[in-house]
Amino acid sequence: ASPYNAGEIEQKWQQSWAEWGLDKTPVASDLPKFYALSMFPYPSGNLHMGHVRNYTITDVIARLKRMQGYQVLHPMGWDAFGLPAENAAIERGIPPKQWTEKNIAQMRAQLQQLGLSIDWEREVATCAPDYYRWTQWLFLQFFQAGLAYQKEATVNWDPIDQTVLANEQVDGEGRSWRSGAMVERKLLRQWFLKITDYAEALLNDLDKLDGWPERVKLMQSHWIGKSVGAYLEFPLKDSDEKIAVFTTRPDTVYGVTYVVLAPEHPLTKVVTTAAQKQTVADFVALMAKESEIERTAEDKPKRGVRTGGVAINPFNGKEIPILIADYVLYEYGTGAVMGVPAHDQRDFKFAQDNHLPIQVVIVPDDADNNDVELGAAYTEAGVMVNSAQFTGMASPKAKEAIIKFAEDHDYGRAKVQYRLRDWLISRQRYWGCPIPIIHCDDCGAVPVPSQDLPVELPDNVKFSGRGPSPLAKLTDWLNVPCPKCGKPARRETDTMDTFIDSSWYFLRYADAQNTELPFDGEKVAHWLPVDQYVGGIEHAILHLLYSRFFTKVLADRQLIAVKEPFQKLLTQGMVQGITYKNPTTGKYVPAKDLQTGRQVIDAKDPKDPDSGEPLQVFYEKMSKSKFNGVDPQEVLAKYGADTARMFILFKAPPEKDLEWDDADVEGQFRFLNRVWRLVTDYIGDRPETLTSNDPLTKAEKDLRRAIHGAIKEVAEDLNDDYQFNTAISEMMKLSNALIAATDLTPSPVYQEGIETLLLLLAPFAPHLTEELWHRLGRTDSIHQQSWLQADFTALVLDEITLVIQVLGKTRGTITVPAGADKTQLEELARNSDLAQRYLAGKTIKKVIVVPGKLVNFVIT
Ligand code: ANZ
Ligand code: ZN
Repeated sequence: ASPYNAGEIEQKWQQSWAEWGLDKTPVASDLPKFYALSMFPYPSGNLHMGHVRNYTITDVIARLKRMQGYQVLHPMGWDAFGLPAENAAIERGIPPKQWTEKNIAQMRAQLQQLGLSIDWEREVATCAPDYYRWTQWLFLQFFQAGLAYQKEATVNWDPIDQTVLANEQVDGEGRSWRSGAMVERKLLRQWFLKITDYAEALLNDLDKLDGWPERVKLMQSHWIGKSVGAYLEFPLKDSDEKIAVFTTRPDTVYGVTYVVLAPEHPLTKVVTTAAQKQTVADFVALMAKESEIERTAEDKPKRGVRTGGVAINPFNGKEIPILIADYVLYEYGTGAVMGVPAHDQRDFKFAQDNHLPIQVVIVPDDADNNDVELGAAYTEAGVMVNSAQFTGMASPKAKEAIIKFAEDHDYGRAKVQYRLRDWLISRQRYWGCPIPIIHCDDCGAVPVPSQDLPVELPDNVKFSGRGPSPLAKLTDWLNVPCPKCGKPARRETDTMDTFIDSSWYFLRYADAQNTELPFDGEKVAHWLPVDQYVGGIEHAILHLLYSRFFTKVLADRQLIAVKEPFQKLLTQGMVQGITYKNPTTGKYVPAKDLQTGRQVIDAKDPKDPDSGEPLQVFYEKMSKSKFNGVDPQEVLAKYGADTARMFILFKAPPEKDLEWDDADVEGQFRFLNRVWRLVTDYIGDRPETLTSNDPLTKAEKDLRRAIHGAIKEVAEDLNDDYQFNTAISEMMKLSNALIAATDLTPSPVYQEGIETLLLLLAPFAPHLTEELWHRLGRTDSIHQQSWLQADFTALVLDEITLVIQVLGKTRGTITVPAGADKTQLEELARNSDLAQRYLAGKTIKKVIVVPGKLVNFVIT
């Protein structure tokens, strides 16, 4: 028989499948639907192993579901806007569109080589005008609903290149990637989406997502960060204005000894006295240079200065100083905090450093002295002290009572606060979806009329990386008449965050060719929610939250009916490569010479090729900078797609990290070769007509039991949590059973075994199984066969092994019918050769029968 030639058969079948339209999404079918979705890739140019793992997992699920009788939607597309394309334009002069399209073509070819059963007719690219037209249309839906608005926000500003930078363009020390200048923070008017309006719904509906990993739901709930407390207002001593604070601990209000404003807070200017003006200005300038992370780092001392201003605690009339400090964030709550050093650890440290008084107002229930010397803040609940009429109350009760009191006296009100902030979607970049707004001096922000969509990205653009966004420099694109009044007006030059593009692509797949609307509501109603979403844990928060937000807004606008987009979520583990590090220099060392590709590190005795030092060896996520990547292209060329798929599925359960190991890749290659030989040998050996024994012989029954045992086990492994690795183990067991039973090849049971093995393996190794299926004489595709049901009667043993004991000592075993009762077992045991031998000349006093197990003869 011919040897297994993966390259040849894979190409052949990929072509046939495309010709047959095998992977097209069925329309007008009565079958239940299944929507299998992978997170679409950014077209960087090359597929990496993380992609291969992600798409293989989804593909096996899609193939399995088709065989199980579902109509399946399994699409693919490209998250194609973004910074790298623009960087390529700046650095190498390639237009972003050209760079992106070339990469897409390259990666699409790679995906096709993997044998993914994708409906390519539904392919989307977010940078295509027929896609982003609808992104703009949807943006205008948000705008009309009052969910898109403009306000000032800080951006990263490169003072040398005079340009806004994305976070990715700022290094760890806060320098610009291009100019090396220290990046500053600058206020710009920018677009936001009001995701905060949906905070409560996004939080509550997490409960409905029982097909999501707990970890992901927890991350989302922390991100939304709901806090229940109050807004309280502290009047200024010398003016009519008030400082509003948000606090989760209104019960500590009698312990307030100062108030702190965020440095950016507008009242900072109002409260600062002449004497403190310079100090405050210097501090504000310093803060403007620091990121939020630097400002609020836990380990750093809290810094702050006095403004000289004084506020009044309305509860007790006490005068308290007003400060500004690094740890108060302008964007959270009201941007102001009441300082309670006795009961908040951050405040405690801050008060110590700044010589502010500490006033205890809550003590532990068992405290015998109210004037405790605190070594740290007391943050627990307890009994109220020094708190006027609230003294003596339990603090949780006092919390409610104080809020009530505040509301009655107009000092404040109950307030639920979310950590989640509105979504800043403006990017001062070219390669993104233009925001479809025209600014008119008279009419304000006017939406581009829908018949004028898309606002297309102009082609004739120069990229220098300096100055304002390339769009802001194109006057003929920029200047347009106002759609409302006709006066000269200007286009918005900001483009949208690419997370917007990916917040609705799963809806577009349901109706990817629609030229009238982003999608037809009925088609979305048919396919959504996604039944199984598969992707990286790095998207646990933003992408998944934004997609949920979009879905809810579109549902409220009655454009779609679903409220949650993704029914089940599988976050696949990382693919890790073997990594070598020099312990003295801390540098990663490539195992192969980067130029010649020659192996320079001996895996058995890893030493630094330069210094000869022994290296540290461990597994880490594959990345270019660690020289530990394995190129999918090389693996495909060497072993073929089926082996690559099998290895990835076999090596680890899908949600766990996977350590790349060449020997295990070999192992899967050998397994597929074994299957190849098993089936091709069988085809060569089997007689023209198979002979069936009636009833089946014991050997035939044993083989059938192995066959149906495998079907049952694989079904259990693939039921819901997709334990592909153990499913493959079952297939290996079955192939071993078939290899051991080759004398049964004339029997139809053997044929059943061969077919079963191929059918079970089909979603995993689609090409090899298709080839062998056809060699077996079948003319239809193996991928259009029905998934197998186990015949449970085949699993029942009809003979069992019975242990024969004499005086409790095991003398041997005999084979008996599985259904024999106690009397029959005793009879069979007595008559066995074994018993005859040991019992000759002895008197049997008693026989103990344990059905299914043993017979024990008690003799004298
Ligand atoms: C007084 C107080 C006393 C507080 C006490 C806590 C304990 P979460 O739970 O995260 O919502 N806070 C409010 N706004 C802030 C801002 N913009 N920047 C920094 N901190 C801010 O935290 C709410 C608590 O964080 C609020 O309750 C406030 O401090 C502080 F014994 O008010 B608390
Ligand atoms: Zn106008």
